[in-house]
Amino acid sequence: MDLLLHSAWRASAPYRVRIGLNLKGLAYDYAPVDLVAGQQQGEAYGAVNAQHLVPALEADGHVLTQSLSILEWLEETHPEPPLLPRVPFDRQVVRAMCGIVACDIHPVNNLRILKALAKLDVGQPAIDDWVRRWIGDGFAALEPMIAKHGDGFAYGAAPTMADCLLVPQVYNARRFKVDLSPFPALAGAADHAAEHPAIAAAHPNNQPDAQV
Ligand SMILES: N[C@@H](CCC(=O)N[C@@H](CS)C(=O)NCC(=O)O)C(=O)O
Repeated sequence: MDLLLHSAWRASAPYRVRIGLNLKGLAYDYAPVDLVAGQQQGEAYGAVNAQHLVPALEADGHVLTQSLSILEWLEETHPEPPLLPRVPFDRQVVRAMCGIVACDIHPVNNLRILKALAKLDVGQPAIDDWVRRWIGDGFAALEPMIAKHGDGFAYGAAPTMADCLLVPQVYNARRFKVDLSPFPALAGAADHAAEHPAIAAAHPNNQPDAQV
């Protein structure tokens, strides 16, 4: 299967998909989108993803958008190794962990939201506090879940979809200097997962468009 990922090195939504692809052992081509330069807003990228957001994954002539649904598609089309547990109640917990990051933390902290806040003359310190506040709220909900269900990784002893979401969100939290000391189970799981070779290969610094 021919796969082309439209990605940006530091952006967390494509980072999730890179982890998923790597965990499934799938090779893909990489098309960088420069978010700082606003390339996502251009006509060329709009023809790929009308929402003007990364990621987009081109797969055999289909264009897939929305990182969570791309991960679900990967799981359906490439079931091994599984990124969801077998038992429905367990799968639900993993999906709930993903939902906290993808639906409750990330959307209010996305680049376009921060740019909109800046236009309101809120000031950078207040914007940074905003980001930290929503990450902190989400992590406070995730911490007991990971403490209960984690066993090295966020859920159990092998990587799941929850790690695909958690690792990029913790990377982003560290960029914004979030104090992770109240979240030892969460930080421990993210750091452990980050050492997994497939997950390490998806790290922003290892991408062709990295600026480090
Ligand atoms: N819900 C979408 C979110 C995608 C998204 O917000 N991507 C960000 C990067 S993490 C983006 O492209 N931002 C560009 C912008 O805000 O202009 C997903 O999970 O794929």
